Amino acid sequence: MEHTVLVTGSTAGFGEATTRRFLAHGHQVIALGRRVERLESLKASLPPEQQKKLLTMAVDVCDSQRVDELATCLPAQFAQVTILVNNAGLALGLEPAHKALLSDWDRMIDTNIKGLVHMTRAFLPGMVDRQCGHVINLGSVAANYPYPGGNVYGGTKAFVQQFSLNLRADLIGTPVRVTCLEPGMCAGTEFSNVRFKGDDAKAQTVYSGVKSLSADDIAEAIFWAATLPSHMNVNLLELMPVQQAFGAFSVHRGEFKV
Ligand code: NDP
Ligand code: 8X3
Repeated sequence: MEHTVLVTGSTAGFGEATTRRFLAHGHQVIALGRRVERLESLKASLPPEQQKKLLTMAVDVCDSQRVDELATCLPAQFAQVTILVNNAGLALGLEPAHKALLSDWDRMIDTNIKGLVHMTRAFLPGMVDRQCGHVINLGSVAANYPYPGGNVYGGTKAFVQQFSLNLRADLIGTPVRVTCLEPGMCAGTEFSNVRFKGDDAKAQTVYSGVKSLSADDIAEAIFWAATLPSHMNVNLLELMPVQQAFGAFSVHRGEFKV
């Protein structure tokens, strides 16, 4: 079947790779992001037959009014969204909780949680009415393994995991599928540049000496989950590079300074 795939955060990283992947396989894509020039250059880079199947829209997922109305104002060609990829998201900072900026926490909550929830609520009714749909949410290993400085970012991704599973519970009796994809270390996206607020040298060091996952790897996993036979649902899918694994618990020895 030919899908109409809505991808949030299509201007970079996983979202852009996912957009390209579905278009290359003949599907239609609605690509969302805030940076208009990035959406335009994405479109311009595609062959003409793919351009006809791409609708770009400058949308901030934190603009809840715009998002709530989105499903009702799409052009007819793109109106029946069959796959929603809730990818837009970010981490800000790596400070311990007692030093982190509240404004960073608010933005992560607004984007990773509220944006994702509003997008889902906007498109789910149509999927249920048409008895056809798949919601694919970008979680993270940060949902499953705490790490220093992960505080609110990990918390938002734990929300994404549980929300995804609860959607499955609500959608029993419908053919609508829900998947939460939980990647570990992925290089070649803007994730760490955003986390370190434009300190690109610091962002680079995160991936130094590691063959990390790539945006194309994630797009492949999304495409795989979306194109499995319709009776199969991937609930959770956690991915890491081979060069990443888990650490031991940390223990503070000695007295606390009073
Ligand atoms: P990037 O920073 O490369 O891309 C993020 C995308 O989200 C951009 O296209 C950005 O577009 C968009 N975006 C951010 N805020 C908003 C907003 N308010 N409204 C609309 N779009 C927005 O990140 P990645 O591709 O690496 O990450 C994508 C997702 O995967 C995120 O949810 C992230 O948490 C998750 N993830 C990433 C991992 C990694 O290591 N890279 C690992 C695990 C999960 P624009 O600025 O144009 O709006
Ligand atoms: C992104 C992966 O380990 O930086 O979600 O949290 S991590």
